[in-house]
Amino acid sequence: MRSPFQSESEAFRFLVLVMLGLLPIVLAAALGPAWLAVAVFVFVLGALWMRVMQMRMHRRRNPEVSLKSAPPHRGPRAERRVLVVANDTLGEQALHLEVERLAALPGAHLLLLAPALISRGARVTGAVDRPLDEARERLAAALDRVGRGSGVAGEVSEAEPLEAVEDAFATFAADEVIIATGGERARGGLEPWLAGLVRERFAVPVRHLVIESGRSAREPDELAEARYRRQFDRAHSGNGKIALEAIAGLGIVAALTMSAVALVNRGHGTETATAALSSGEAAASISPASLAAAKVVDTTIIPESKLGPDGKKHDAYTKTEFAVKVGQPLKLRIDNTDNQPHSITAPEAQVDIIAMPGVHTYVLDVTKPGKFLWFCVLPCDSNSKGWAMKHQGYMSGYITAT
Ligand SMILES: [Cu+2]
Repeated sequence: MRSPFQSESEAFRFLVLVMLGLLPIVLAAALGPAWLAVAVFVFVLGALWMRVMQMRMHRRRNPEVSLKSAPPHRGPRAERRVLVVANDTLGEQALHLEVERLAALPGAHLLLLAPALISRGARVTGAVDRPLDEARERLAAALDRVGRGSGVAGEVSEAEPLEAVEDAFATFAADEVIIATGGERARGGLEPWLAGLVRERFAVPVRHLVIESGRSAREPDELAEARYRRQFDRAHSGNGKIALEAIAGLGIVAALTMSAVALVNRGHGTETATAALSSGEAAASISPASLAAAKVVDTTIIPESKLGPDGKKHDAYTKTEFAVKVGQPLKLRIDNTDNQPHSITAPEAQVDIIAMPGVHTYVLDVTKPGKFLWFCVLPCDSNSKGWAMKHQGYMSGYITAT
């Protein structure tokens, strides 16, 4: 792979970008939950990837080479090598006439280069077989027409047209390049601006032949070439580039925002956790340190599980007696196996824990000593008209604070 950087300063800018990208990842990893760090990481990676792609496109589309280069002519002086670049115009009579004319010149060597017409979408998905086959067929037909042994060779390239020309120079030192295209932005053919790009990039005489179906070839004047160049600029460096830049920028802003959120969440994290654990208002003032040290007491809610004096089974907590130290919060882990919430409510002790279905941990905190009756305030034990809600050992019991 070629380097995506055009200059050292660009590489440096990219490095700064990478560092700026790493910052939110590190922040998120250090301060937030693991998933946030992963999310930020993916975001930053995406943003960097977009930036690399953007630079690669920039390089391809605006080859800002200050020095034009071309392969040196080696071999006899009289030899004349011509690179003819064509694809959709390969079947045109006008192109054959020109190729035959050139091939007949003394010392002439021709290379017909057919860059496959692969759309950007096809390049991404890898669906390049059809355009490649198409180019091969056209090239074979064209070579058949000029006849083998006439000093004309052919080559199909999978690369983008401009790169295909550069690649061809590696093995074929051309003295002249002929670019044959359709007249206007081709319907899937070689773009008419290709000639201008090759001219800008390589120090080789470039002739642009515009061949419209069934007509003779013409060479566009400077005005027309300038128009093609503007079409190229409009098609490439305009909106697409701005959109990419905006997306890359947005990615980084999003990553920074997420890490800021992580930072803020971290600040409030423990408080939030406490509030979530406790359904009692008093619990909000519990210090995180004392909560962390608190022991855990388990109880399980099982509907229709405990035999009552009436011979029926009633909803019940497996443990209904709780002993706490005044001012020392107790963690209560309640496994509510029912599909509805139940509660541990002791109005006198200011306790009101709503136990949601599933296993959750709540905070039981009592601020004054005493033996407090608690009961479930959420209608249950419906088979017995709520009997369990008023009977200790079922959906009721005592909290003893000392
Ligand atoms: Cu209940």
